[in-house]
Amino acid sequence: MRRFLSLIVVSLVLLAACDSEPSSMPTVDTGATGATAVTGALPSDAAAIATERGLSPDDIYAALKTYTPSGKTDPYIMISSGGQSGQVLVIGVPSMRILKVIGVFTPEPWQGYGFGGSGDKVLAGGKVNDKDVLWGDTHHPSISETDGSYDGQFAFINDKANARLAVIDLRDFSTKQIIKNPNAINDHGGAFVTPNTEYVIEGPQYASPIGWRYAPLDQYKDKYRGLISFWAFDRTRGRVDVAKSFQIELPPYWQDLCDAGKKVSDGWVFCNSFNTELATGGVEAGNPPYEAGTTKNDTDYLHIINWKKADAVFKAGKVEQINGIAVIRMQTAIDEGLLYFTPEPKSPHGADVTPGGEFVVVGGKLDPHVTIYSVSKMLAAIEAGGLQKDTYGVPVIPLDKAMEAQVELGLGPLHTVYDDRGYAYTSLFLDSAVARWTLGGPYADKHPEKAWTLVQKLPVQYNIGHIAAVEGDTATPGGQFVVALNKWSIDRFANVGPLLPQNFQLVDIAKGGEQMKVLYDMPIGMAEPHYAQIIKADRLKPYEVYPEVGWDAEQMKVDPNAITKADQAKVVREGNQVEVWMTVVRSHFVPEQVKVKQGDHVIWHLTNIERTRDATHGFALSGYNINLSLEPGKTETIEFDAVLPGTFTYYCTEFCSALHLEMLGYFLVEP
Ligand code: CUK
Ligand code: CUA
Repeated sequence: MRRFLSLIVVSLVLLAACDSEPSSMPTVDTGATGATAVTGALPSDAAAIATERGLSPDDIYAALKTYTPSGKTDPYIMISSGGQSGQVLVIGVPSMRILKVIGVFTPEPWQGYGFGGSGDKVLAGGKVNDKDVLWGDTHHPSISETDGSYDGQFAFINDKANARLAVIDLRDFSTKQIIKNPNAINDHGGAFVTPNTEYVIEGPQYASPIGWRYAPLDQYKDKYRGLISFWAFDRTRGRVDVAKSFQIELPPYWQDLCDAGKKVSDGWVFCNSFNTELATGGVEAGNPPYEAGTTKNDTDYLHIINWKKADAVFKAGKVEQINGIAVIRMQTAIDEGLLYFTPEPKSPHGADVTPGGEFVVVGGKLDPHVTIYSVSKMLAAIEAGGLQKDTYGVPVIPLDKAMEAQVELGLGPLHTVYDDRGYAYTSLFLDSAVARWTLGGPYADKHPEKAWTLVQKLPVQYNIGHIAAVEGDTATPGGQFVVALNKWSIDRFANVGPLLPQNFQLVDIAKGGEQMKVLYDMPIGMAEPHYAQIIKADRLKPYEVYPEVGWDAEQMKVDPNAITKADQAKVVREGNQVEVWMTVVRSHFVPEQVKVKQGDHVIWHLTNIERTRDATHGFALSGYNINLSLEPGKTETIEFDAVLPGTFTYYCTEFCSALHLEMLGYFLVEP
């Protein structure tokens, strides 16, 4: 509180000092932490600047909370979905500066991802029925976890459009693997990891006939199915191991968002769903449109899945192989007692497990409440047995046997994250607000307010979808900031035409009670991100340069084919195959002339032999659509047929030194 007051004092002094002499600037104590005191020297024109720019004390407070001086880095890093860009955004918090756009499902030229180098291999993993699909609709990033907390090693993200999953290695913030789910059209409830990243969960969205085959829509009830995938993650290799992964067949409800249980609910996963009506649309034929057909019922089903039991069932071989992956059939799942439902109101969205794993919070797009489910109650109901079955034979826990509380928050509650003081934060899509409310149970003592009550609603601009908090979906949430991922921006930014940026708003939640404040607007001008996670920066241990010269960044080990010194560079011809070993260093390629004959098959290894941080070189080969990024130590291999005769250059695309423009070579293809 003292800190807050002193900041306000600064603001007010700044404003009040408009006309007074700068020498009257006071000494300011920044507060209770005993942190550095700002002594004296506020710039003499600070007050004048504030007046001229029309800054209110709140604005000045926000600036003080977010301004990140040159050379200082952010304490938090946000790993955000890149929406339809197919990429992942890396953003510093609270500065809200974009640090990197990681190429994931979409080629990314700066990183040389998808232009001849090893990124091509990664992208090829994302082929759909042998067709290149070079974009994605990324929704939910998920940082790898150990014991329910981010460990900063890997990140995963789904492509809703094509049911694909990508693995990003956070040692170099680059994509290492894309897999196509062979049994689903699209997905949504992924990526979400289990507490020790044993599995990466990928829930489906719109149902399809099992095995992703053809079936007419009038056979929807019998032939169409939902599906949840558990992709086994091998940390040592940094890859999903499809052979050790399995799926569970589900009724053709549209499973939406999942979250893994943790701590007391470790071993379970919870997914909300919609369209238990089994609507199949057809407004053109006089049927109710999907938006009406799928919202007719007052409740849908929260799916409660025992993945540890499923894992045992899978390992016991009670599966069917479908398109190369083990599937636990729905009847098996029911018989083995690993699938349960409980009702969730109305038009549910989101399923967010509390930090200790005790509760699951579900929003309702058309219900003003969030519904809080008690894991222990649900487990007791399962234990007690005698449950009624739904149409497909899945046991249903009655709502009153599963629910802990409901909290009325406002219109369109979607997603919920947590802090370390017993508060939950829910996005209210229709209200365009962030709701702060209190948790009960073991959290009730952490805050002064009554449990399960709304504390504050903070307006945001506009139509917030997800909300992210510092480690706010883990067992160890922070509590400094939340970010509202807003769908619309309308009047927040300069008009750049009818397609407007999305708007991330940084919200200060550092204090309890009615103290939330919007601090900063950040335009996202590339897509509509859905979810983001915010990790404490010191959990990340990325490389500064690749560990050894000759590093194959796709395999994350030394490429035995790489050369490490310029005097090893060579060009070797064998028949019509020409193999080039090239070194790259400030400011030359060796060799600087590569001569081949038209039609030769060219294999070209390039190694950046630099050990200096940031001494990255590019390699652009004109006319052949080849472009690489060679960070210090990295090796890339390109392979192509020299079908185009003529004179070409390869040159460095990173301004690496004063003689960068001289960093080039000629590639001559003799007709
Ligand atoms: S969904 Cu977009 S706002 Cu894909 Cu997580 Cu809710
Ligand atoms: Cu290397 Cu420019």
